[in-house]
Amino acid sequence: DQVTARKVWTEEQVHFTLPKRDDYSHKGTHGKGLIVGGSREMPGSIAMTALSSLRSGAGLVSVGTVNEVIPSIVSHCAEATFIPLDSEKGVITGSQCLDYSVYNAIAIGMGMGRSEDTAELTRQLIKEANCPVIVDADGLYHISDDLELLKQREFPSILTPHPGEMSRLTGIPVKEIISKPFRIAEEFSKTYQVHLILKGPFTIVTDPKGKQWVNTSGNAGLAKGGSGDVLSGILLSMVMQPQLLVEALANGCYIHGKAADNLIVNKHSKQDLLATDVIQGLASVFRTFS
Ligand code: B4P
Ligand code: MG
Repeated sequence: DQVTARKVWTEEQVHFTLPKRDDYSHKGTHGKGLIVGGSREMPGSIAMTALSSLRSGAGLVSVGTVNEVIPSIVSHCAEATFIPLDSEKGVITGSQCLDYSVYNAIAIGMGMGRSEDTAELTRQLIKEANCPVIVDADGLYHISDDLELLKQREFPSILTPHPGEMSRLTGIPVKEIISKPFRIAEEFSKTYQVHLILKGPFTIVTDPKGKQWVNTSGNAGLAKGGSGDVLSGILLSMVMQPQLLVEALANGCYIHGKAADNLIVNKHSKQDLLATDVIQGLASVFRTFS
C-alpha cells in the first residue's frame, strides 16, 4: 500500500498544535460557522452538531434548518442562532436565499434527508460557498453522483465518510475499502482535490496531495448513531481556529475519540456511551490541552 507520507496523530501532536485561546480574543476570532441540515424526522443530529461545535470553541454557530425543529434545537443549545429555511413536509426545499459569504466555515448534510431538493441545496452550497465546507451524511449521499463539482471549488472541501459512505462515493465495495483504506483514500483525495476523513476505529485524514494522518484515539463506544454528527461539529469549530487545516482536522478526530476514551474510564462503558455523552466529555479533553 504505497502512500506519499503518513503520520500517526497522538496526544503529543495535539499538545504541540492545538491553539491556545488568546486572552484578548473575541467571538470573531474563533469563527462564525454555519450548519445546514436537519429535518422533521432527524432533528437530533443537527442539534448534536451545533452543540458539539459550540463546545469545541466556535465563536458563533448558526443553524440553517426547517422552522419546526428550531425549538427542539434551542432547548439543547440556547447559544446558537438560527436561519429558518423554506421547507415542505418537514424537509428543506431546494433553492434558498442564503448568504454564505459571512461564514468562516460551513458543515452540511447531517439529518438533512435525501430528497431532490436537499440534493439541489447541497450542490448550490458547494458551488457558492467561499470558505471551507464540511460535507457529511446525506450531503455525501447527494454528491456521490456529482463529484466533479468538488474540482471546481477554490476553497477547501472536507468529506467525512464512514466506509459505507466511501463505498458509495467510489463504487468500491466496503470490504475493499477496509482492506486498502490508505490507497483508496489517497487516490480519491488527489483526484477530487479534497480533504478526506475516512472514519473508523483508526480514522485516516488525507489531504489533496495524498499526505495522511492516522488518529489514535476512540473506542467502540462510538459505534452508535450520532457519533458522526458530533464529529462534524467538532471539525467545524476546529477548521475555524488558527491552525493548519490538516492539523485542525487531525486534532478534531483526536479530541472526539479522546472524549469517548476518557468517558469509558471515568463514567461510562462502551455499551452505554451515547453521542451526547461525548459532547459532555469534551470538557475533560480541552482542559488537558489548555
Ligand atoms: P448511517 O445512517 O450512514 O450512519 P450514520 O448516521 O452516519 O451514523 P453516525 O453519523 O453516527 O456515525 P458515523 O459512522 O458517521 O449508516 C447507515 C448504514 O451505512 C449502516 O446501516 C451500514 O449499512 C452502513 N455503514 C455505516 N457505518 C459503516 C461502516 N463503518 N462500514 C460499513 N458500512 C457502514 O461516525 C461514527 C464515528 O465514530 C466516527 O468518528 C468513527 O471514527 C467513530 N467510530 C465508530 N466506530 C468506532 C470504533 N469501533 N472505534 C473507534 N471509533 C469508532
Ligand atoms: Mg454519519
